[in-house]
Amino acid sequence: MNRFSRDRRNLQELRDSCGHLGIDLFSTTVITESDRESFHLSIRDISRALEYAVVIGIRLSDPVLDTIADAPTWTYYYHYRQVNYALDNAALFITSRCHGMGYRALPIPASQIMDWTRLRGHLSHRSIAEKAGLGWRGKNNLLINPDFGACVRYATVLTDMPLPSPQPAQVEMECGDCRACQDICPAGAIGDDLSDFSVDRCAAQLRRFSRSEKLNTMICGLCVKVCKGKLNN
Ligand code: B12
Ligand code: SF4
Ligand code: SF4
Repeated sequence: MNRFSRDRRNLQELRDSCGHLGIDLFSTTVITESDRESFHLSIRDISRALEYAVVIGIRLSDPVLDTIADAPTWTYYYHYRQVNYALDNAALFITSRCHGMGYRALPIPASQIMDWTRLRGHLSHRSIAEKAGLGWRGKNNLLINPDFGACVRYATVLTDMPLPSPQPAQVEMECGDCRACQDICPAGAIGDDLSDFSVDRCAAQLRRFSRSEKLNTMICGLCVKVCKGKLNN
């Protein structure tokens, strides 16, 4: 069997075994040394032996997002938490499947902050999902999937199981004339271009919401709920 067929067969076998996990988006990519430079130090060296990534996404519920008018709600908070659990469980299952197929795997938590000063996780799920062809980086700094917009949460599993890189996308991957997220952001954190995005303004707003809504969690959801990908244009 040549390398191409082996990688495709691994992908097929892994994807087929995940049917019951409620995963809406599933893709794979190859991790390079330059990708690894942005990984948290605790996993950077370990990840050198894990050259492939499986990235999964679970779509958020529209009716749950509809409960958000001008601030995050408890309904959204609960959903956010449960989707994180579901992603972490799915990543654990994928890890176990990799083990079963004779490989090593490292599940990366869906939403764990490792560096509170710089506000960073182990690695950026949205960057890996972008590389795996699942969407583009929108003006709101989120990963925009053509079908589900920003209404998807992601998790990653790093592995040494050889897996294919994604095929080039068949759809246009850009925001076009849409400004829905700019208009709704209460912090003025979103500009005309991704490079104008202000993490500091966003983080300050999330801290205010955490106190005012008594959530004790840095969530918001406004620039998520208005972003429906291709449907916005
Ligand atoms: C810390 C964190 C925050 C911080 C800010 C983080 C930041 N600096 O951007 C705060 C608390 C403010 C925050 C806010 C929110 N967050 Co948040 N957050 C995270 C977390 C835990 C870590 C993000 C991180 O490490 N960023 C570091 C920066 C430097 O990475 P980056 O922005 O992607 O950009 C770099 C990379 O792209 C790199 N790069 C470029 N190309 C490539 C290629 C590869 C392969 C690699 C590896 C890197 C790379 O260069 C860029 C510049 O350095 C992630 C979960 C995770 N582990 O990914 C969730 C995550 C990003 N958050 C998410 C969400 C939804 C939110 C909120 C909407 C809150 C909410 N849930 O209601 C807001 C939205 C803010 C916004 N518009 O961006 C989702 C995004 C989903 C999506 N569809 O994009 C994530 C992915 C959680 C998840 N499991 O789905 N978040
Ligand atoms: S709401 Fe519109 S402008 Fe904002 S990220 Fe989504 S598609 Fe792009
Ligand atoms: S999460 Fe809220 S504050 Fe942050 S950019 Fe989106 S709408 Fe603005």
